[in-house]
Amino acid sequence: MPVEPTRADKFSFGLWTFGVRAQDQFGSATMSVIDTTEVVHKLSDLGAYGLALHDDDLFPFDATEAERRSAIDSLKKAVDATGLVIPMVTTNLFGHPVFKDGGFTSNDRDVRRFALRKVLRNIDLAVELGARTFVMWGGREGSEYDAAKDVRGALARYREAFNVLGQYVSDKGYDLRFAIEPKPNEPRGDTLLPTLGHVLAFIETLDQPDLFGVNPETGHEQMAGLNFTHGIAQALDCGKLFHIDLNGQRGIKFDQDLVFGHGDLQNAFSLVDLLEFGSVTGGSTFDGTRHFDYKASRTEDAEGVWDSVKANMRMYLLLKERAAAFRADPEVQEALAAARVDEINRPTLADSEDYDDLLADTAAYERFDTDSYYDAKGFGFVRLQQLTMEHLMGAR
Ligand code: GLT
Ligand code: MN
Ligand code: MN
Repeated sequence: MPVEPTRADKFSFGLWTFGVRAQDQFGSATMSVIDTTEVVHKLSDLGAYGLALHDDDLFPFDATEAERRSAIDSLKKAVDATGLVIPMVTTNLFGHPVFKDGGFTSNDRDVRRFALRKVLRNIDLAVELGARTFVMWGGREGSEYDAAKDVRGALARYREAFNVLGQYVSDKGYDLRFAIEPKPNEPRGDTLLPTLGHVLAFIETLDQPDLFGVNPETGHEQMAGLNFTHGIAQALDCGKLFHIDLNGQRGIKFDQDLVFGHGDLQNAFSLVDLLEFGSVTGGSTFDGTRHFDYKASRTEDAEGVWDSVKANMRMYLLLKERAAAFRADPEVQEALAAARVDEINRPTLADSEDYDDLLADTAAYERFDTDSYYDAKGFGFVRLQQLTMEHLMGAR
């Protein structure tokens, strides 16, 4: 299997990756912003498929109409020249001081109206650029102090904002869907809609739930100590995986945005196995872009930024290769069968059965030998895990 990325792999990157300048709370920028045209050409040369962006990545927050138009036009020129796609657009509602208490859920109503206007304008831009997905990361929607935020009121305003935006998109006939991105904390002490599960539940309370899905990020779920692959499987289960942000995170700490696979490698392996090969019964389950939301480490220079771009794609393709070898190994197949992994797909009641039949089945309860599970009938999961690790390490 080739490990050179091609357009067919559908890898995309965020323009913000090349514009963050690697500053943090404790230190100033260590690198300069890379010009948009250069980013587009370089990504295309490296085999990427797409570029995603915030409005403020492309032109300054306070850009004049002429400056805004000129930035959009040069992006379009670069995109036309390379064939790169803009699959996703999002809005920055977190960087400017006006959003210090959030955008859609700021206690200040004037800020909420301004935030809605900024997003409506940016939806038109998304459509102009041909994007089909509009991400919403509510980075500043939250609080540090419990008394400072009426959470139920804030959720009502969040819902109101999503309903207005959904109405706008359907009234305009736009072919655009929203993907809400959860994160437990940072920059706020506590963020609203902190995990994938919170978002999935919230979507069902919206006027047009079909227009809304999730954009889970590896590191954000792992910051909450959650298993990213489990979350993705649940999002797929309910048809809500509209976008994905792949990166690396090492444990419960600040958001690291490392290269994909440079954090929890085992979890990255199971994720690629799921996205590429589906469950044990097989079948591809995700055909969206494989988007990397990583940030170049502060220790890097311009060369290091491109090294990390290449590393993200290479890690993904190597894991895909490892997962294919794992699935093709007869000993793995045998271990999977011994562990009865596929038996989970067999309904617990037979087709014709109902609970009366179950109650009448003495083999299911009265005669069931529960003691036979003591000192026997192990599942062999450790053997399966060892085989997994050996494939991951290239030992098989
Ligand atoms: C920001 C954040 C990411 C979000 C981006 C989209 S912006 O860089 O860290 O997780 O996906 O708003
Ligand atoms: Mn993200
Ligand atoms: Mn992140």
